[in-house]
Formats: sequence, structure tokens, C-alpha cells
Amino acid sequence: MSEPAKSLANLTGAADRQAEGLSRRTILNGVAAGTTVACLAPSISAAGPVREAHKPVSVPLPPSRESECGPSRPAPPKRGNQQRYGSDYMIDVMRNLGIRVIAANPGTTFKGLHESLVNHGMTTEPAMDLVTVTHEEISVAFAHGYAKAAGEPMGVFLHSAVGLQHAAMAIYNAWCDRVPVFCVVGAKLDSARRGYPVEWLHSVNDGAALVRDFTKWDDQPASLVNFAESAARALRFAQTPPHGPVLLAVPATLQEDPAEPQAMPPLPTLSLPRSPAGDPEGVERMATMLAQAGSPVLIADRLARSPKGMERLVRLAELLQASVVDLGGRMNFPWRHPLNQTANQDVALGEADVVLGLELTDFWAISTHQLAASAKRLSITSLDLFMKANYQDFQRYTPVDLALAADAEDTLPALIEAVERQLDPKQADRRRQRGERLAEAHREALDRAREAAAIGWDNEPITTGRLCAELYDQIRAEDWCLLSSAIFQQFWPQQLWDARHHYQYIGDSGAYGLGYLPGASVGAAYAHARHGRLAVAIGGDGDLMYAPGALWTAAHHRIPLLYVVHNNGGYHQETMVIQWLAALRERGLNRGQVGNVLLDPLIDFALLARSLGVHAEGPVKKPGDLKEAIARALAVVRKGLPALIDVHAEAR
Ligand SMILES: Cc1ncc(C[n+]2csc(CCOP(=O)(O)OP(=O)(O)O)c2C)c(N)n1
Repeated sequence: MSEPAKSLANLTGAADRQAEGLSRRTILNGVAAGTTVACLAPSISAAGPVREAHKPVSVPLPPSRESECGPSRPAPPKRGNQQRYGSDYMIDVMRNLGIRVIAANPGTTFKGLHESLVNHGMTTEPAMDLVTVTHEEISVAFAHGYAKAAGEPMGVFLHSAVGLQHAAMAIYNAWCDRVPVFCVVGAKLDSARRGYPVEWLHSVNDGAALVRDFTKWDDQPASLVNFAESAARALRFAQTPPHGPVLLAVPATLQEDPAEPQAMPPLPTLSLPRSPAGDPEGVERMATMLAQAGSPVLIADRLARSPKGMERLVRLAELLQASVVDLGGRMNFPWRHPLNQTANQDVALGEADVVLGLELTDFWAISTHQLAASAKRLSITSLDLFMKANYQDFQRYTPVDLALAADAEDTLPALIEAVERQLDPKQADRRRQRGERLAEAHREALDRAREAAAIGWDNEPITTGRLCAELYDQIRAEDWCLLSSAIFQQFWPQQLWDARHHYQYIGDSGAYGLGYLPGASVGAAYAHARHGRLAVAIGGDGDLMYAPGALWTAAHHRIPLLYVVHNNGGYHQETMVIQWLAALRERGLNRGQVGNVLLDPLIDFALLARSLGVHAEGPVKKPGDLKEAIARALAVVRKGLPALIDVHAEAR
């Protein structure tokens, strides 16, 4: 092993280091509970007065202009006003259905809900939270990340027409990622109550039409009973596999009109159906094929909706001593498990005689390019149960030998039981030997990855291998979680880090719609903060520029997150595409960067982050400076605050 590779082995876990018992739990728990974090990093305090913990602030404002507030502003309610409004009831409905957090950028079409949330939902138990967001795309991305980290959906309030238009791409990401998001959009339906021109511009009769192709369900309730039933139904659909975003367009009149308590319908409760599991005969046949296979491979993409999914895949793989290839849509399988053959997937898939795809989005590419024609193809996916036309996220049609239209996570218990019954005890030695071979292949792949990550160790710009190794070295002893997919960092974390728990990784955006990571990582970090976990994300400079306002939300709500900017000076993915095309057309490579680089002016992400109230380090240009910058930033995150490091790194 080369010298840099040896030191990398130390950094990435080969060295037998004892995890230090550094506990941030109490500090971070305090943040989640909204207590004051008194200690701020010097650079933040230098930038302005030390902020207090987040609490509602009453600031006297000048009266708003009529054109902004409407001509008929209601008289302020008297103190102790006992009048209840439709929106108070709606907040109670959402709370009763398990919605505790709402993200929103304000807009008058949901002002009833907004007011009820702050003066009722947030002031009565169990208290809800309102996350202030600077762009509706960030609201939905926040909820997207939150749902994957928390294992439960949260709500998003959206302004009619314009707000929903901003939110649309993020809803599409959540749809393609099969993640539940509960969207509520205001609807100014009664034209007689549209008081001023802007209200007409922000009115639409069927607002949900804009996103209907990529939401699981929507409705426009016309009464409080209708709202209660539709909210429960929406959350039920959203959380029945395949999960997905849902939307209610709620008339402003229904929100704002008084509602007598005795006229309010009973609060609905949420009864989630059991997930659709594979039929017993199909499961039995599948178990036979797997039990008799010589080289079985289990491929998982969006399998593990919950920790149970990962536990079950481990159990099945260990029973069969099968290779596992993790496509990374979720945290499906421990990254350093000896049966994890993701890094050797070409070999594993090439040798496979039976392949089981678990919630795969694209079986076609694997089936066509990586599997032998003779390999038996098995599939379990809930995508066979529910799909929509128009948007083409269903990928190419793939013929398989046996498909179960079912939720894979909840089909695994029956499959495991059937495999256990069917495994031939006389073949136990053969299976053990197969497992040993796979463990050896895993070890060799890890060694190769360490060697590869050490290449160019002292290079400038900093290599992505060094960036990921140095970061891991400083978090590995803690309860860390990675909120980005590392697709543009050569998957170094998946290759080098040791993720064992389901919460340590949440996959990617779903539709590769950029602008996902800033909001999603802040939303996921918000959920992780309750457990005192150390949340880190590594994202592109181009990606961050779509939604930098998410950093403000992280600062405002004291959300602990280390956001590392992999700053390669632009849209490298697209640079490669244009260069490739220009080369194909024999026009040379040198103009491939035009329209694809962000170098003039060079973006100072540390300055940007500081302006949004986030502690920042960088730009870090020299590899030797990385360690200290990471240490300083992590010190801030451990105190319960966000921090950003701008790293000038190689393209990939
Ligand atoms: C909303 C959206 N716009 C454009 C694209 C096309 N696109 C794919 S990758 C990419 C570049 C992303 O830049 P960055 O995040 O800095 O990553 P890099 O490729 O530079 O490593 C772009 C623009 C997209 N996927 N989503």
C-alpha cells in the first residue's frame, strides 16, 4: 500500500481507533427543543449581534398599503376572543393526523392557515412549528429531506398560482423519489371576494392541475368535513407504497370564515393501510429460485423506506450469502458489510444466475448491460401498483421472469421465511464459501478505493477523494449522517465510509432536479437534530446557487448542519456534455466551458453564507488547510448551528 493510501486507511477506518465518547446529544436536543444556544462562533458574532434562540418576535410595522393587504381588512379581534375560524379547525385536523411541522413562504391565499398556525397551532399542545423559508422550492425540498430523515411527512403551505409554480420542480423530485409531502395551497375561488388586482393574478380555478401529473392525489375541499376527510385521505395515499406527494387546494373563504365550535366536525384520525405485500404463491416461487441459485444477487434502490427494510435485506443476504448491489436510492445495506458488492457490481451482476431487483427504478439498464441473457430476473416493486402517464419517470420497459407488484420492504418477511424453509442444509458449505469469496472481494475493493482516493493527495484543486477522507476522519467517531448522494464526488463516502444505520444516508433527489440539496439537507438536518446526530452534506456550487436561501433558514432556526461546497467553478456535468458533443462534431474542446462555468465572477460561498447568518470557512484552496477548516466548522455544528465550507476542489 502506498504512503498516502496508508494514511487514508487510517483516516477511513482501517486503523483500529476507539470512537471517542464525545456526546453532543444534550446540546443538540436543546436546539431541537428551541432552547437558547448561547455560544456562537467568533466569525458569526463578529458579523453582528449574537442572536437569541428562535422565538416569535413582535415587531411594530407600518400599516401595509391597501394594494398589498386588500380593502377589507378584518377588525382586530378583541383580547381573549373566543371566536374560532375554519383555519383553526384545519390546523387541528393536520395536527391530529400527525403533521407537526410546516414550511412556508408567506402568501395571502393561505393567510387564514398561517394566522391559525402561529396563534393556535404553535401556542397549544402539542405545539407545531413553522419553518420560515425564502422560496417555495426550498419549502418542498425541506419537507422532502425531512420526510426521509424523520420517517414521517410534514406540511408545506403554498401561495396560490405563483407559490405553487415555484414549488413545482421540488414536488416533481419528491414524486420521483417516492417521498410523502403534504402540500396545502391557498385558493381564492370566490371572485366576489377578490379585493384587488393582485388577488386575481394569484387566483386559479384548478391550481392543482399544474402538478397533477406528479402528485399522488389532490383535492379542493368545499367544507370543513370535506377538508377533514380529504386531509386524512391525502396523508393515507401519501404513505401507502409507493409513497408520494399530495396536495389540497384550500379555499380562502373556508379558511377565513368563522366556524362555531359546535359546528366543527370531529377530528379525523389517520388509519394507514398495511402495505401491499407479494402474493404467497409468487413469494414461494421466488424463494425457490433464490434458494437454488448458484450466484444470487440482490439489487436494491428505494427499498428501505424504514430501518426495517435494511434489517430485512441484511437477513435475506446473509441467509443466502448473496451479493448485494445498492443503487443508493435509500440506505439499503451497510456500506462495509462483507456481502456489499456495490463496488464490484459489474463482476457480481455479470456472474449472477438469479437477480432480485428491489424497488428498482431502472431495471432495464442493468438487465440490458450488466446481466447475462440466461440470468433469471425477479422483481418486487410497488411501482407496478401505481404510475402516471405524461412524465416519463417509469423508464424503459423491462421483461422479467417473475414480478411481484408489491412493496418490497413488507414482502421481505414472507420471502425470508420461505427462503429459510427452502434452503438446502446440504448446500450450507457452498453458501459459506460463497460468502467468504464475497467478503474477500469486498476487502479488495476497499483497498482499491483507498489507493484510488490517495491519488493526487496534495493536488490543488483539492481532490474529492481527499475532501471526503478528511471529512470522514473528523466525524467517524460520532453519530454522523450524510444527507447528499455523493454522485458528483465519485461516491467516495459509499466507497470509504462505514455507514451502518438506516438514518445515516437518505439517497438523492429523485428527479435530479437541481436545487434539491440545499433545502433537503436543511430539512433532514432539522429532523436529525432531535436525535443529536451530526449532519453533513456535500453539494455542488451550481446546485447551491439554485437555492442558497436555504442557508438562511438553517441559520434562523438554528439547524445544525455542515454544508460542504464542492466548488469546481461551475456546471461541470454540463461542461463534459458540451465538450463531448463538440468533440463528436470535431469542433474542439476549448469552447465547451462557455455557458457552463461560474468563474467570472468567482462566487465566494463563504461570504454568501455569512451574509445569510451561517458560519463559513474558505475558500479552502490548499489541501493542507482542509483539516483545520473542517475542525472549525464542525465545532460550530456541534454547538447546534449550521456551518459551510467552500472547498475549491477538482471537477469530480
Ligand atoms: C433544475 C435543473 N437544471 C439543470 C439541470 C442540468 N444539470 C445537471 S448537472 C448540472 C450541473 C450541476 O452543477 P454542480 O452542482 O456544481 O455540479 P458539477 O457538475 O459542477 O459537479 C446541471 C446544470 C438539472 N439537472 N436540474
